[in-house]
Amino acid sequence: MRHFSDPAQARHAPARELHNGDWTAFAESPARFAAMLDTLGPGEPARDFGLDPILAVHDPAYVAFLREAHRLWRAAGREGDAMGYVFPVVGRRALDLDRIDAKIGAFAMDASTPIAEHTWEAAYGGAQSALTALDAVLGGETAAFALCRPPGHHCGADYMGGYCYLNNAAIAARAAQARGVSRIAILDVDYHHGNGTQDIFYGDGEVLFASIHADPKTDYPFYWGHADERGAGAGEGATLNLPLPQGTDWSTYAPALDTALEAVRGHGADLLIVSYGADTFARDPISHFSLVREDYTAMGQRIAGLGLPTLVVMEGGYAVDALGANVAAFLGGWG
Ligand code: SP5
Ligand code: ZN
Repeated sequence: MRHFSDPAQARHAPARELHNGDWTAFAESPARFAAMLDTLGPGEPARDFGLDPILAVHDPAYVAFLREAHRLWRAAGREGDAMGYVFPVVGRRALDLDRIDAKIGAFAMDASTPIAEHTWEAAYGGAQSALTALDAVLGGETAAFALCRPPGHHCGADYMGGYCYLNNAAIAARAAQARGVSRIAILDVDYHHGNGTQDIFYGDGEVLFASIHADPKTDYPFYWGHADERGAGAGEGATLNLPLPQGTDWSTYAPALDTALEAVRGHGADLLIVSYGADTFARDPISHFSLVREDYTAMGQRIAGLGLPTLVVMEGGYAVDALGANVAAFLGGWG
């Protein structure tokens, strides 16, 4: 399968994140990007589709914030990565405050998504990778892989979170719609629920969002991804959440995947976008499923069996030593 990326994606390198009440090494490291390129080969460069497709998903004020946050952080006399510590609860006043800490809080859902010096360039490059891979699929490729990093599925139209700044899958979906592909299915198989993607399409009946993930009763992001979240308004029924317990292996995962694939078929989609995370891997350092490498090939084969033009977008996966092989195993499902 052809794959696409931008060298700028390697330059996002936050030092640490807040976890269990203390600082820990940032799990979404540049080494992930290098590991995937090592196994898959250099692939093809992303082309630059500009800001417009990003602004079709993300709020202009949020995008402006992403671009200036690190500079404002430095201007405030701070060192290291920009990181918030006050997060206004939903429903608080929509104040447009200048203080960097207030800005970060307003545009962030957690303290594990720092803005480092080159974060914007990397996120921008990743979004362009998704758009370039989409272009290959719309140009006739059966499937293409956007080697996105940083990932995207936790960030919404106007907030970052979960190592995500720009929602690559959502940006690709909206770009496909702008090119006349209206019925789209997004299948999210990252270990964590794709709350940002769900939020963006929650009221949209044209875009199905189906997700298999660790039960948010025990796992991040906690406040989204429960089975009773099914979409709203015109989007009622176009969101499908299939939470699974920690410890899930292929025997439990495969039936959930079949349920999700049945929903994709039922949606009558003309394009499938897969948010693929390898953090369902048994040895993933921050997750608790038990999939093994061969399971990813089986997963890829079942998804390929839909026979839909498919854009695969990279999300999480933190066992760096196994990441390239796991991604290759999944993409190998397309033969
Ligand atoms: C895209 C994606 O997979 N994001 C996952 C975000 C999960 N954040 C919550 C768990 C954070 C655990 N951090 C441990 C760091 C160890 N150094
Ligand atoms: Zn994840």
